[in-house]
Amino acid sequence: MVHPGRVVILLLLGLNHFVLMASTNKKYFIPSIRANWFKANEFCNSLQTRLTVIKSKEENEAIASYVKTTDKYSDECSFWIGGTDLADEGVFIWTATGERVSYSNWGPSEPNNHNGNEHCMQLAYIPAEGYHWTWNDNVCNGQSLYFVCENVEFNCVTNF
Ligand code: FUC
Ligand code: CA
Repeated sequence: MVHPGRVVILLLLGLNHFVLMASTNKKYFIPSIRANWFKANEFCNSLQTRLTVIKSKEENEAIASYVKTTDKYSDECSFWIGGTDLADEGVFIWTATGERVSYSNWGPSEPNNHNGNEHCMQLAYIPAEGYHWTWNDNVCNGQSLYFVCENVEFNCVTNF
């Protein structure tokens, strides 16, 4: 259960506005706050949602379509998503499930672990730099970015 005191904050942040993407049957939202990757992950979890997991081209495209409907969209936007190789350099997993990343959509030359310190995944649309809804590894506690949470409704037959 979300704490009643939090409900007010959630409403103020517009977090009741999950958007269902018909193509993938997943619900997404981008809170109106920026955070490092760790806090983004915690924030999604605190809402009983998760930093988004992207397992197919269709899901990557659905998120791009969703972002375009929000005020977070520009021709220079990037968002934390739920992949990391913090535990094992070069081995990216989805932190919400522990699954190895199989489908991937890395940008050109990514993941490059720039300066040996990039372990968290972001989804970027920065056409001038060659990122077309592609992924980049970046510094987990570096940039404060917007981030994409997804609402997964678990039940006794849901596979995560
Ligand atoms: C590219 C990216 C890095 C970083 C750097 C400034 O090398 O791969 O993540 O953003 O530019
Ligand atoms: Ca990088």
